[in-house]
Amino acid sequence: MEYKNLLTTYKDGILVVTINRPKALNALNKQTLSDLRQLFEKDALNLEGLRGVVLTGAGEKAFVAGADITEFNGLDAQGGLDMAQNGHDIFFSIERFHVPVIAAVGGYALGGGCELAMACHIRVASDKALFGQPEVNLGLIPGYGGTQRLIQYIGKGRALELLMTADMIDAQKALDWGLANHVVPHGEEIEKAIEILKKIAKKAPLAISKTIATVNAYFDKEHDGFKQEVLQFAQTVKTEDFKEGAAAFLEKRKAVFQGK
Ligand code: CO8
Repeated sequence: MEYKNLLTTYKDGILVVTINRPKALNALNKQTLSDLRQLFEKDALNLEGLRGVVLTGAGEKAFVAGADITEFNGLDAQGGLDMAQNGHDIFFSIERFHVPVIAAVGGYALGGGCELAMACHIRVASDKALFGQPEVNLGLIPGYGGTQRLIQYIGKGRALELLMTADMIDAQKALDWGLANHVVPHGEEIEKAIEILKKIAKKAPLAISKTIATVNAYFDKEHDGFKQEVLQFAQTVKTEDFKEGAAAFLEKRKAVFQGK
C-alpha cells in the first residue's frame, strides 16, 4: 500500500493510517482525498485479516485542518458540486466501512477535518484536540457532510451554534457534547484507539459489520440533507464572499464580507 500523502502500518489486523502533510496541517487536498478513496474503496478491502482502522494526522498540531484552501482558487459552482460530491462519496465509504474506523485526533480537527473525524465510527481525542466548522469564516458552509453529521452527534442547537459562530471546542467539551468518545493525554490517542479496536476484534466480525450497517441505517433518509448540503455548498462557492474569505486566509488578513 503506497500513497503520496498517507502513511500506513499494519499489525495484528489493525491498520494505522496517518495523513501526512504536517506543514499544511494535513489539509485535505485532491491527492489526499484520492489516496483515502484508494485505501477505503480498494486496498483495505482486500487486506487479509483486517479488524480495524485508526485514522490520524501527522505532526503535533493537527488531525486535519480542513479542505486545502489553496485549491479553492477559481472554484465555480460546478467545481463546488463535484468537490463536495467527491468528498461525500469518500466519507460515506469510511462511514460504511465493514470494520470499525477510529479517528485519533491529536490537534485541530477543523472543517473537512472535523467532518472526516465524524465520518469515522468512534473518535478518541487527545487533551490538545480542537474541533470546529469554521467554513463561514471563508464565506462557505461545510461540504463534506458536516451540517448533517454534527447534528447527529451534538444535536441541532449546539450544531447550529458551532456552524454559525465558527467557534472551536476543546476535547473536554467535545466529550461532554458527545462528539468525542474519549479524551486521553496528548500522544496516547492512537494507543487508546488500538486498545478499543483490539476489544472489538474479539467479537464476531460479521456481527460487527452488521452493527455498523444497521446503526448507519437509522440515519439514512435517502441522503436528503446530504444532497441539500452539496447543492447549498455549490451556491456559496459562487459568491464574492467566498472569494474574499479564501483570499483573506491566504493573504493572512481579516475577511471583509459584502453579503453577495
Ligand atoms: N488549507 C491549506 N493550508 C492550510 C490550511 C488549510 N485548511 N490550514 C492551515 N494551512 C497552512 C497554513 O496556510 C500555513 O501554511 P504556511 O506555513 O505555508 O503559511 C500552515 O498550514 C500552518 O498554519 P498556520 O500558520 O495558520 O498555523 P496556526 O497555528 O497559526 O493556525 C489554524 C492554525 C487555526 C488551524 C489555521 O491554520 C486555520 O485557521 N486554518 C484554516 C482552517 C479552516 O478554515 N478550515 C476549513 C477549510 S474549508 C473546509 O474544510 C470545507 C470542507 C468542504 C470542502 C468542500 C469542497 C471544496
